[in-house]
Amino acid sequence: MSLVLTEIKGSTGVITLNHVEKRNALSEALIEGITDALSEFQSQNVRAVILRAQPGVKVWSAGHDVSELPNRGRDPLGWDDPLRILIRAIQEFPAPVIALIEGGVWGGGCEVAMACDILVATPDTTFAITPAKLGVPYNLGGLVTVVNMVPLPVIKEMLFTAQPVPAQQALNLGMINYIKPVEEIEEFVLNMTKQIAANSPLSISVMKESLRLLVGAHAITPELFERTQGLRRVVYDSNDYQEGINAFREKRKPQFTGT
Ligand code: LCV
Repeated sequence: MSLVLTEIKGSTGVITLNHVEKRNALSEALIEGITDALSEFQSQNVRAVILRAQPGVKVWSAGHDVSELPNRGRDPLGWDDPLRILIRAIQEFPAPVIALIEGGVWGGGCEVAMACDILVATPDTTFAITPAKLGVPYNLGGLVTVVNMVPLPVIKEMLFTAQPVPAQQALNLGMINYIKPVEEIEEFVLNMTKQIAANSPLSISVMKESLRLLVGAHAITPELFERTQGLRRVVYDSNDYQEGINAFREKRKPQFTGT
């Protein structure tokens, strides 16, 4: 069974997450399926990409595959982590990537959706950013992605509570572009890709890349970088980090002690 299904409809590439048994957890293998599809679509000069899960799913993506997170002592979200590679592949793809979202979006799955250029969701969609639930220190690039999406008090609430935010609140905050009923969302998104395909692909790809560079342009001093990396190291070296991973593997609630 393919973890990812791909299709080209006219000038639009469609990627469907297809690992329903594991709630589309972002394993290295599933991520490779997505990045391979993006490479193929780029060679086919598609004008837009739709990233979706199977119609009717309860979970769009359960986020990073926790079973692939390292034990304590190693940065769990380093530059070469598959999730980081996927985020960059979406952000650097030379045409718009539209997230067609149904169901729950968890952890790194939220960042994948937020890395997309346009987000269209069904009413049952929820977004939960969960590093605190697992005891994981999110990385700076990931924080930039999410901070660019919603006001600071809201992203702090999402990060500190790890609770799901419903689609309507996400729409009110400007986190997503539209909410569409299940029976309408696919046609709505396909029509949007047709509008995009009618415009200049060069103009669009240059504006997309320029916006990526602009929103990612944060002056960061070596001291700031080293300080934040040191803070993150305290977390991923901690007992709490290992406890979060162990608790998930043992299907029990974690008991964090702050050590
Ligand atoms: C591996 C999984 C996963 C999974 N990995 O179905 O953002 S950060 O920093 O935290 C980042 C590191 C990150 O993204 O971490 C992951 C954050 N994700 C979560 O906290 C969500 C964890 N999953 C869940 O809470 C539940 O699975 C949801 C609510 C998504 C779905 O619940 P449901 O009852 O429908 P199950 O929990 O029974 O999961 C079905 C199978 O998928 C596996 C899970 O272990 C189970 O496998 P088995 O059938 O082998 O037991 N699975 C789910 N999520 N992130 N594996």
